[in-house]
Amino acid sequence: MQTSNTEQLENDLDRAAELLKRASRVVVLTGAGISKESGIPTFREAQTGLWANYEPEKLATVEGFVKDPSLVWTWYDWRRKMVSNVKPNPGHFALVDLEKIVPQFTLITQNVDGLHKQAGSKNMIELHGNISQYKCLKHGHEAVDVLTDSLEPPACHCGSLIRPAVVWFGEALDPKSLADSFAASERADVFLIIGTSGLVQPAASFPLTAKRCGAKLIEVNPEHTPLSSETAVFLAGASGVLLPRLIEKVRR
Ligand code: BV8
Repeated sequence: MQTSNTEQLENDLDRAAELLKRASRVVVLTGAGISKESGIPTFREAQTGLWANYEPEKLATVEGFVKDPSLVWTWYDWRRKMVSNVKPNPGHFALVDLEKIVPQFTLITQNVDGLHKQAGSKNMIELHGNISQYKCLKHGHEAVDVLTDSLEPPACHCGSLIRPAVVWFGEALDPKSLADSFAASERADVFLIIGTSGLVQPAASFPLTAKRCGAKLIEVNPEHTPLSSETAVFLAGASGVLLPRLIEKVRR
């Protein structure tokens, strides 16, 4: 007998909740999709995506910044303003609740919007940095109280340009963040993949590392991704809707 979509989803939510109830160590990887319901467009949406009019290679790279500091600076300023006007959504808060329920919880986010921290997540790795933090291009000197309204990036005391403290394409990730992410993934019983297209490395390899070490994968996404075929449970839908329902079932 063909089960209806809603019936199927309910069954899948029950299966996912059972896995989480039995888990001691839970790792979560989030991408731009979890912030969509806060009003931040994801990277790959054609019309309104953050990169709609530009190529990532032109903007989110050292070369792009050196070639046109003002373009990259103003692009980040536009994003920073967007982020400062939005709030965490029920998906972010559901992960704060999950962190309180499971014995060991690690959140790895690819997002630079700071919404998980704002929502109250504690054990969190901001893998690609944070758009509201700054450093200098040459030596990585931390920059505070940066005037962001200018059309040009300000200069560091060392004379180098100030840039957003995010990880650009072609840049190495912070070694500790990387090591901690892999270590958590290797020890996970359950690995939740939420709102990511699974295209950017090395983040996309964490779930596969977890599975290779025995974890069960659960994915929450309205669409299938290259990671979906590896999952024990695929929950089709918006994280802001499905995560609160999932955590409600874990509580029971
Ligand atoms: C590095 C910060 C090495 C900046 C970002 C191996 C193979 C191929 C390529 C590489 C490789 N290793 C390295 C590379 C190169 C590159 C890479 O991965 N390229 C990709 C394009 C193939 N990686 C790197 O360069 C990394 N560095 O590996 O360095 C090295 C070592 C030593 C010395 C020197 C160098 C650095 C990568 C970090 C780049 N920085 N962000 C900024 O934000 O401006 S990446 C940025 O894009 C985000 O942080 C995020 O990671 C990524 C976007 O992906 P998603 O978050 O998944 O978002 P997307 O829009 O794609 O998908 C959204 C999903 O949500 C969709 O699936 C959608 O269906 C879903 N969704 C929509 N609505 C909802 C929803 N889900 C749930 N609920 C909803 N409501």
